[in-house]
Amino acid sequence: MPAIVLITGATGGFGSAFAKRFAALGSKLVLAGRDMNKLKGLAEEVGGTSYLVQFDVRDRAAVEAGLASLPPDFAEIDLLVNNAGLALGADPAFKSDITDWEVMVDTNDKGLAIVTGLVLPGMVARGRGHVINISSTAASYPYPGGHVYCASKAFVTQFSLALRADLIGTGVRVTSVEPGMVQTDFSLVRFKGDAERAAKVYADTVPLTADDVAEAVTWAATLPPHFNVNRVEIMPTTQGPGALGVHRT
Ligand code: NDP
Ligand code: 8X3
Repeated sequence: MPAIVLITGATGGFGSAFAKRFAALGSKLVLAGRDMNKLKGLAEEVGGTSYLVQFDVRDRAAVEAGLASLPPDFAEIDLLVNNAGLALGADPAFKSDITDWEVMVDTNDKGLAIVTGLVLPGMVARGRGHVINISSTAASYPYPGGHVYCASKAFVTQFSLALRADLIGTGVRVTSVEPGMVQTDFSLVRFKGDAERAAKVYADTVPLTADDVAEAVTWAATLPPHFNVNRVEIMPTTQGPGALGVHRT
């Protein structure tokens, strides 16, 4: 069981589920998010011992300040769960808002790399630690309207594997967790508050839950130190890869 767990995007669907699971296991939590009120509400709901840090993962100075503010009994992070992320839009690439592309790359890739880069040296110095990156099936299976989101998650998976290459012999583990369809606010965010469109994503099917993803994350995190899960890909039973697109005249 990791003693100290830092979760980014803790206020969202996955992040809150991870917080509950790790609190139940007895881990101390560093809950990171953009909204301090939501973080406080989560900490009360979760119980256990937590420290709250407010930062936007895209803002390197804010992440540095947040991590520097950790009291000594929360500073030695054993597990970093890089979870903060989002998709924006699902229109074809040639009709998309390039600002949405910037936000996705800045959050899912730049932000994830910043947090990792700041936490990793301490783990290496201590000779132990684990980074779990929340990627997606979108990293491996592109779909229409996925373009930059799919590519941003391919970065997460490949970054995770490349970190493994650098970390051999350090005692630090890295895992890429790659879920398919999971019902959270993800689609509401993607469709910019259009609740009807978001609900259609999950209609008449059985998606995974955030707690299902937490099952995969806690499994990888609680294995013995010699055991590294490189990648975990999970989907609902009701989902599978689609056919390649063909244009017919
Ligand atoms: P939610 O929208 O419920 O949660 C996303 C979380 O990320 C929120 O806490 C949000 O905070 C936070 N966040 C977004 N941008 C930033 C930022 N710039 N800085 C800090 N925090 C930020 O979605 P999920 O819980 O479903 O998504 C969590 C992760 O899982 C994402 O990386 C997503 O891409 C990935 N994923 C989701 C799947 C799904 O089907 N749901 C499947 C596969 C992967 P705030 O409330 O402040 O916006
Ligand atoms: C979220 C899953 O299929 O909407 O990463 O891209 S999907």
